[in-house]
Amino acid sequence: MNKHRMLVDGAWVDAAAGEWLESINPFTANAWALIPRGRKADVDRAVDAAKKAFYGKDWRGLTASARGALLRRLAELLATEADRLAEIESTDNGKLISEMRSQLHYVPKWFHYFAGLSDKIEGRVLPSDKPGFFNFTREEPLGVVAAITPWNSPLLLAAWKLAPALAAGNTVVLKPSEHSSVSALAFGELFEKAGFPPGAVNIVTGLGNEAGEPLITHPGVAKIAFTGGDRTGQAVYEQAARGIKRVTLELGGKSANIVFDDADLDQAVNGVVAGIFAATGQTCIAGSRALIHRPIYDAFVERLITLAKTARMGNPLDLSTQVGPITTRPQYEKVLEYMQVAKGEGAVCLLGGGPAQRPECGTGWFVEPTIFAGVRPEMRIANEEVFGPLLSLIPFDDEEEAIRVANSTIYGLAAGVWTSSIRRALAMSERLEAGTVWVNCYRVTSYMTPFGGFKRSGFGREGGMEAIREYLQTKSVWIDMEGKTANPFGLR
Ligand code: TXE
Repeated sequence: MNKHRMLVDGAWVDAAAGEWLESINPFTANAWALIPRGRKADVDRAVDAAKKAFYGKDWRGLTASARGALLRRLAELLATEADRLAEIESTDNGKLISEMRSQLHYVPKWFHYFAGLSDKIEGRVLPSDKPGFFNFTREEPLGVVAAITPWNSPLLLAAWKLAPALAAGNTVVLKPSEHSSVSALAFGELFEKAGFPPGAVNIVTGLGNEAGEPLITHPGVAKIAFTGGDRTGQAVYEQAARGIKRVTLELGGKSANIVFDDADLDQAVNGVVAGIFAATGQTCIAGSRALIHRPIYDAFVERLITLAKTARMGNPLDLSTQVGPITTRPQYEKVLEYMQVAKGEGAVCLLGGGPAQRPECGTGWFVEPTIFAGVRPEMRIANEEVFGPLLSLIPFDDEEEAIRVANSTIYGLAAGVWTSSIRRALAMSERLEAGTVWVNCYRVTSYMTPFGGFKRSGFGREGGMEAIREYLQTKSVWIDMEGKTANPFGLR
């Protein structure tokens, strides 16, 4: 079993306490790697290194274009490593190799895009109401950014944070999920090769309470960029408030995929299945509620079940597998528990509803793709994030009702609308309370497009021009051009 080390101040180190955590392959339920069990002492060293790098001339002294060139070199190295990193991720978190490959080949584009923005960060010259004064703004980096990421898309979500943070001139301490840290550590090897100075990027592995908490409470950290569950996100936000730190939170969702009777139903049925069963439902944008127009309800549900039944489960490293295991044992138990919750609330199980005991699933943590009908908007199963392949079906009569039900949860991350009416598409996209609305598609994201939540799904945007602003602060500079600051006790 490979024993990995962490990246602190440009060096590969063990945890100060000399302890390790097992990283488990969810397809076999066996440990396959050891990662350092970092704690406060390790976090302190990493933040100190990031702070030193932030003020050091090797980083601060770089021109913005040179910073962009470093990011571009990193992107090129990443592209050559994409297949290897994808295999690591698929082994570590059980997501399909086909999906991880396409994600990992996409990650370099994030670094290319933000590399391009690094030397386009401009201040403004402001008109002045004070004659004789020249006033302009500068956009400056914040300092040390703590990036805390979950297990479902380890490097993609790290890139969402690191690319804009570094492009803006910050330094970073990354704390990946304890369930899927191996790819981040392999990624860490590329920073030195790309020419980043020591300490510009540090990676500390460990548990949320042992490594994550000391990181977010560290006084040397200026900003926290977090993706994870909403309860952890709330705790992060509360801790950050004590230190008056900036925060970006990308939390959970309970997204509605809304199918109208005028939709292209071949497309819609594919979109609803992909929305919930892709990535075994373990995505923040999972379309976990299908709202279906009553005139097509019965026929659509029949098609949905027929398609969902064809899902091939098995080894995520096999290219023909369509639904893989659940990444962690606690998550597996949580998904099974929600199946009982739904049944207890009176929902009718139309498909699946329990652990998958197919031979191709081996000893892994598999659950059957599951569909519940008879779900009412007030049920727990219609409101709480499951993060697994569990779809709730809810019929609706008209647009008003669809909007009311779609917007009735505490979340607001994403929504899908299936219709052939442009009027309806625009009206729905205006009224849905969600950071992303997809019309006749689902799960499309891009480095050029802002992504983030409404309501309890969080705030701040990742991707696009908006993202780089999350890692900058504005300074106003005043210059007296006429030397008239003669009044010693008054303001001008
Ligand atoms: O996530 P956590 P978990 C949801 C999903 C899932 C639930 C729990 O519903 O069932 O969250 O998953 C670090 N201070 N999502 O427990 O706890 C932790 O080590 C600082 C949605 O895996 O949110 C990891 O690196 N850090 C989500 C990261 O936070 C702490 C993706 C996320 O872990 C910490 C994953 C603390 N006190 C789960 N406690 C999405 N939005 O995509 C934990 N961490």
